[in-house]
Amino acid sequence: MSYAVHIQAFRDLIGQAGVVDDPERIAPYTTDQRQLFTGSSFAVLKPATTPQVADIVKLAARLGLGIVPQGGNTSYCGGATPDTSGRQIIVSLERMDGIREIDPFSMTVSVDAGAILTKVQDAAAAAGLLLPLSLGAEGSCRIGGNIGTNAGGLSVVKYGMTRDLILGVEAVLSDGTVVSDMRKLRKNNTGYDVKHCFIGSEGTLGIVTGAVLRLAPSPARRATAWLKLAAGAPLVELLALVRRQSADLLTTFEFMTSRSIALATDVIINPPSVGAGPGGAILVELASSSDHLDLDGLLEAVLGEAVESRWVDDAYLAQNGSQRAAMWEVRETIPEGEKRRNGSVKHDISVPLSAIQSFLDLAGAQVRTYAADLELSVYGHVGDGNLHYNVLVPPDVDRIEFSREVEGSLSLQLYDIAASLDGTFSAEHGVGRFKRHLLEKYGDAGRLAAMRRIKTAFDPSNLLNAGAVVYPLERDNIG
Ligand code: FAD
Ligand code: 2HG
Ligand code: ZN
Repeated sequence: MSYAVHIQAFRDLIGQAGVVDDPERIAPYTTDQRQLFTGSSFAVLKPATTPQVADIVKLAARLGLGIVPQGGNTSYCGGATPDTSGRQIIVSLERMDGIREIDPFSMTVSVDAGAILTKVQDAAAAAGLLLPLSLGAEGSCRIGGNIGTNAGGLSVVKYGMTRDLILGVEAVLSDGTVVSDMRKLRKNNTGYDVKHCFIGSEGTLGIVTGAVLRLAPSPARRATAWLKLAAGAPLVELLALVRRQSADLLTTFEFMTSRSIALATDVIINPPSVGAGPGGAILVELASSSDHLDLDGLLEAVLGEAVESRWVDDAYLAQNGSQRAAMWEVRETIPEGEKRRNGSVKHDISVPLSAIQSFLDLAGAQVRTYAADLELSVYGHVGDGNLHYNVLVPPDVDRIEFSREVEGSLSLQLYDIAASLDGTFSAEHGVGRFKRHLLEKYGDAGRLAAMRRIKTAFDPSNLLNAGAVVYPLERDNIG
């Protein structure tokens, strides 16, 4: 089918610069970042303003087209990838990347949704403030995508998920209505808090075009340490000890196994000589905006206690910024290390904090029963009850075939274990296209029904990101 007329209509609407129809330039937008799935689309639209987004939505509805909102296309679950029908256009927010305002007294930053996360972090830092959202994809992902996925990351233990950082949102609904809620208010009990519908809904309820994010004081001091864990070290007790003794200054508590560390150090040019003990390793960081606190002294004392308890074999305190950066680089390079080897089948599970050790024990036993020679890369945000329990794809096998096989068997067993511990199959990466069947399988029936009703109310003709997260109610069932 030729879409020439449609393309011309969009050009008339938002100008030549906003419409990409060259298949070669479209291609990077139609494959997910892990290259597990490729859809198709006849155009990528790049609006420059919110009214243009609204116009696009109205025209797409008239033409019977679907829309997939896209930010940096770093989604791990195919959430930003169109289906294969060819009838979904991609709306990329990349031209809407401005910083609208920083308000230092309200401690907020107002941005266009296409702003890259590092750009917003830098703008906050230039004003002496901190945007406490940090993830490995921060150089590519965009605020609209972070909101769409309710991204987590590396300092959730102190600052929470993206949802906890959003004060206001501007979004375009499926009929072109603009929701203008760019408020800086900490308190606003005036009815339904509609912005939360857009956070974590993966582009299925509206296209976010702007946001107001809460900032924090910039840390004046940080103390960072690398802990090598003793065999059988109780992760949860160790976390509780660090929390109790560090006076709420804990910003990071990241667990890594030796295999994950090796994957990272294999691809870092000058890797630091960090490693793991038999129980793995922890990267722990404390931060404070006060210049008067001796954080190194505090962390040293806490670590001394952990060593005394025989939970930690060895601990290294970063002595300067470059040692700190080197420790962080190891943690943040693990996904790249997995990718360069031949990728991994990712399991982004979460369980209540108290059940982390049980998950590790049960999952380990399950994997050994499944295949003794499988290699794992296990690491993650233990401080948030979130593990990346990844199965490495052997170097010499077909990545997609292997993934399909594991996903149809072992993955379900691992998710069953998470569910039996009152956990979930997706802690921070979302549902997207790849995990919709898991939502059907593990989601509470009432919650799913509520989600479908919300989807139907916001987007009755399933215009926005159809195929991701949930289906709307059957039209026949709409009262
Ligand atoms: P995209 O991938 O473009 O889109 C993601 C979803 O949001 C899609 O459903 C899309 O339709 C929707 N969306 C995009 N823009 C909008 C918009 N303007 N309005 C409405 N919906 C929209 N995730 C974490 O949570 N924590 C991590 O620590 C983390 N680390 C990562 C490390 C690496 C190396 C990589 C590759 C990914 C990582 N991710 C992580 C996953 C991913 O980066 C996040 O989900 C991120 O928030 C996605 O942002 P994006 O701009 O790339 O969104
Ligand atoms: C991280 O914590 C990301 O580094 C990526 O969420 C996790 O690649 C993964 O499995
Ligand atoms: Zn993560």
